[in-house]
Formats: sequence, C-alpha cells, structure tokens
Amino acid sequence: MQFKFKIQEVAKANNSRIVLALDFPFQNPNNNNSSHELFSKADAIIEQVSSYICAVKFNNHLVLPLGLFNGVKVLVEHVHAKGLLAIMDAKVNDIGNTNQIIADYYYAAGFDAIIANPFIGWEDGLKPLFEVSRKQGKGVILLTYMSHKGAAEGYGQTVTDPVTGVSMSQYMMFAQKDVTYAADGAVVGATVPEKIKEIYQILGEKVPIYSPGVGSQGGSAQDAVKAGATYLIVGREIISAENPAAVARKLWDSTKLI
Ligand code: BMP
Repeated sequence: MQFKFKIQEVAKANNSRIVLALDFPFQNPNNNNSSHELFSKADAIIEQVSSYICAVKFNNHLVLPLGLFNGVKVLVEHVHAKGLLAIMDAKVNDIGNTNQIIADYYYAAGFDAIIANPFIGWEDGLKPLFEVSRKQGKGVILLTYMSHKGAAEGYGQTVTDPVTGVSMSQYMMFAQKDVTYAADGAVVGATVPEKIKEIYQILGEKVPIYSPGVGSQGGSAQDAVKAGATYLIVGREIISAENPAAVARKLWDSTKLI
C-alpha cells in the first residue's frame, strides 16, 4: 500500500492529523550519559503522546547524537509498536545515486517515508529516489513552500518552465510536480495559510499537505487545516511543554479529523 494510504488509515484509527516532530534541543554529546538521556526522553514522549498522533517525524536532532542503527532504529521500532508511522525528515537534496543510498539507509532503519527537496529536479535527482522508495513500498514527501521567512527567496520566486516557457511562482510549479510525480505529501508551512490555500487548489485530495510551523513558529493549526492542510507537523509546542501529553491531547481535540 502507498504511504499516503497507510497514514490515512492510522490517522483515521487515532482520529488524529498530528505528526510529532521528535526534535530536542542540543545536548553536548561529550557529556557522560547525554545520549542515554536523549534516548530516554524521546522514548518517553512516544509513549506519552502515541494515542494523539498518527506519525513521528525524525530529524538530525536525534540521528546525529544517537546514530541511525543503534539509537534511532530502536525508536522507530517503538513508533511502529504503537501502530504509528515513522517519517525521516532528511530533506534529500543531492544527485540521484547519493539520494538512493541515503534513502536505502533510512529504509533499512525502518522508516516508512522520507522528505526531499524538489529543487534538485527529476532526472538523476528525484526520479531515482522515487524509484527506490516505490520498490520498497516507502513514501516520498516533497517540500513545496517552507515555513520560515526566507522561504520567499526560493519557493516564492517567479520562474519560467524551461520546457513550456510558462512563468509562475516556484511553489505553484512544485505543486504541479507534486501531482505529476504522485508524491505522498507536500510540505507547506502553517505560517503561510494563504499559500496552503493556493497549493490545495492544485493538489486537491490527490496529494495531502503536511503543515509544520504550528505554535513555536507562529502558525495556527486551525487556519492551516481550514486552508487545506491534512496533517500538522508539531515539535517544540509538544516536546518542550511541561506536560507533553496534555498539550498533545488539547491539540488533538481541537484538530480531530472528524
Ligand atoms: P517545530 O514545531 O518545533 O517548529 O518543528 C517543526 C519541524 O518541522 C522541524 O523539524 C523543522 O525542521 C521542520 N520543518 C519546518 O519547520 N518547516 C518547513 O518548512 C519544513 C520542515 O521540515
């Protein structure tokens, strides 16, 4: 089954559109016990919030200090044991061969989907990544308009398609490509709900929108969903709370699928 349908099933089962970004602040790895502490914190949060989320997104925050096969793989197994899916936010951004090898490692660690950067283009860029992912039943989610201010410089620029000669904004071109490539998702910042609305016009129900930037970056979960986001990627708002489960539950309650 394609990843976009797998996550739909989990989302329905938990009645949740929340993807937890399991991101922790820097902890000096030279300090004794640091990686043990980090692992325990991550493991505990998965346990506490599992019934309010549908997936967990991992980033360099854990892969760098814990390592992929000793630390993160075990957390991915915990995520799966809870009936949830694991997304690797690798923002894959290299030549095809390198992209394939990056993906192979993450998939060998159990990840169900990977995030990539569409600026690399299709031939010898995204295409080999999609091929290796499809072959293994894994998903590819593409950045389409990022949540930070500087996103306007790249995703917001006006570009001319070298094939058709048509000019349009970069993010609208990426949105069209999300559909053409049959991506499993498109990342669009919750900080730019007007862009979510525009991109949703292109994607419809074909490619679900994953929206990061809720809370800590100033985006509103409700506005993002109203504009067309299916999933909300939320990290610090939950992770840094005194009671992560309570915050996750509140967010779950106010953004349930039905
Ligand atoms: P937070 O909720 O703590 O702001 O975390 C958001 C997460 O989503 C981070 O892992 C960040 O790297 C990621 N992200 C983002 O914030 N904006 C984007 O446009 C794309 C992302 O992957």
